[in-house]
Amino acid sequence: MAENLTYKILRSHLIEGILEPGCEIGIKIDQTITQDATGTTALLLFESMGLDRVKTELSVSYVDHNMAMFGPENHDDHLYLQSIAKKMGIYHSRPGNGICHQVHLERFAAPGRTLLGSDSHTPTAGGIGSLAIGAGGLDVAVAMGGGAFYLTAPKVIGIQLSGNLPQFVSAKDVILKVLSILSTRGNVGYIVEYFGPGLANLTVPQRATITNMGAELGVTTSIFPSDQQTKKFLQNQQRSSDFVELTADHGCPYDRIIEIDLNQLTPMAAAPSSPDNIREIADLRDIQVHQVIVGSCTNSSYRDLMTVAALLKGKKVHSQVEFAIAPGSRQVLTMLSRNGALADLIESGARILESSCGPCIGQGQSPGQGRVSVRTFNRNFKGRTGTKDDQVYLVSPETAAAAALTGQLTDPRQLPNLLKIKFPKITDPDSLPIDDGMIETPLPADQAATAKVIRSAGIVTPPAAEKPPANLLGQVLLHCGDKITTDHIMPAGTFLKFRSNVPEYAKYVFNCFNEDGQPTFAEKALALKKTGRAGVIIAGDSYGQGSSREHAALCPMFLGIKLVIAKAVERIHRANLVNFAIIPATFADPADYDRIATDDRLEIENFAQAVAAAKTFTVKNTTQGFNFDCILNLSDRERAILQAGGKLNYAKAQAQ
Ligand code: MIC
Ligand code: SF4
Repeated sequence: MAENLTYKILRSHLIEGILEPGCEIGIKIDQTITQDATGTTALLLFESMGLDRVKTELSVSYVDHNMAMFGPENHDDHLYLQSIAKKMGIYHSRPGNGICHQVHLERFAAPGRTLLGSDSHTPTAGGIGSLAIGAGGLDVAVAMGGGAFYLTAPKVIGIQLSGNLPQFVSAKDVILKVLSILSTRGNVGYIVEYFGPGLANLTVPQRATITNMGAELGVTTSIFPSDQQTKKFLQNQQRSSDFVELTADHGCPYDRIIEIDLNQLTPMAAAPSSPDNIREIADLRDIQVHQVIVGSCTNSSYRDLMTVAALLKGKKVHSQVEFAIAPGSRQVLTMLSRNGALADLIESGARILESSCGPCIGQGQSPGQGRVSVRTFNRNFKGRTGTKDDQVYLVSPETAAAAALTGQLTDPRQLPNLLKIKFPKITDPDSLPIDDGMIETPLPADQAATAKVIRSAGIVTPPAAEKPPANLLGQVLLHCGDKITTDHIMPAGTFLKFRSNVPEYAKYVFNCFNEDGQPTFAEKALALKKTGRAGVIIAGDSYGQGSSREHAALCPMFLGIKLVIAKAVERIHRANLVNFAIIPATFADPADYDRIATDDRLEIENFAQAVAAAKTFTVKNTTQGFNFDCILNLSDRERAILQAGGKLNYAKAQAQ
């Protein structure tokens, strides 16, 4: 039977389960990536499981997020990661080498391989034909130890591309178009697969922009076939031996097909403050811009930066705009510096940031209150920049350059008329400066045993979770709305440096809801915990959207949260909740969401029994005097994890 690409790769990696949409399956993971902001926890958990060497084909630890180094924490983390990587058999990409997804695409990702990463933008490698999935650090740790990764066998959306991108319209506009069709909600359990004649002229980095921001759809991943473009990219990276041709069978089934004619696309933006608030740039013109940043794992390839450099060459950035660039990798930065494009950017007035996540994760460059910031990134959740009332528009490099030059949102197709700028056609050079000197090779197994791990006192082993109580006596600590992202639950930015210290980081859980002069969420939660009552979160649709950070489950767990009742919970966060023994339940009748208030006391009889076997349970709201029903949509494996008191306890019990 004709098979799509997704199912071909899943079938060749299937370890457990029936490969039919909706069934839980376990797959073998070939490669893993971690980054420093999730990696310390992942590796601490790896150690807690008693594991001492990775069993994957390849595991790489990147340092790219926590780079600002205010205080000793970041450097301490870097040293821990470097030393433990050497010992455990993990390659280590040192700070300065670039953003994990860009570097992995360049140097390691390969068609047909499975990749699991403790970062939600791991699907970037789908651009080269990897089946690349984001997950919590604990799931990645298990995969590093050779364990299967469990997921729901997906439904597959086929996106058929035809035509060619017009001038000044680029890959970012393709994914913005897809987001305008599919939105960020309701896509859990799907994988997006691209096919069609429009692929022929899309290079691997352009495809990677599309699969990268595909994470914002809430799908499991996105993937492109491996074809002549893939071959060329791998040849240029001197990795021809990694090439295999891999396409969907002719006439294979898709659960839904979306057709996009690239010729018809126009420059677009995700307007504040959601990646699916898609608007045509032409409809936003004249909005004043005060900041423009080109970078992040979405749009920081050679082609992206060269396009911006070419558009800005010989011109100055508008006087009211602060403009910065962050090249995705050392390879990209080296190329720009050797060919003179970096000088063009500097001359135009660009501020040059290092090759790292930087402003994308709120590590500096916070815009002024209410000021418009135009970024080539993938997320514009409110407050992610570090400014409460930020106004972030997500755009292509072409549109970013147009805004930098004109000081307002401008359709880049106007540049020839407005500023006599010609469309620059950028192609990748055939010879790249390949240099893996900033990627450290691990020690061979026979030398690893005696290698020392450098662990400072600030690096604290995460606490273990507990089994669900027989009966749950709880209280609502927060009643929050739709689209609560993991950035809302567990902010990054300046708090990112506490990632290796759960008791310290937990102080900032739901920080965006804290008000001056009032007890914080964390203080309220810890006070409740002392009384023996469990904390409960009531949430709307798409709870836990966004990143893979397991701290958004781990820290609430530390504060005594045992139950989340939402209208819907997003995939990665749901898995993280289960891993840390917080029960993810949904309302049987979503209307009950409105009947509950913060501080309501809730009681659930036979809670542990329900977690073990029931599909529903009844909650008594003893404050308001009514009952409501919740749904427990859990696999047998997830129930076993929850009963064991989280995945760490479960894995330890299994090992015994
Ligand atoms: C993000 O883009 O939000 C992050 C920071 O890369 C996260 C990972 C993290 O929180 O460390 C992600 O996307 O998973
Ligand atoms: Fe880093 Fe931003 Fe990419 Fe996350 S989305 S990996 S913070 S560049």
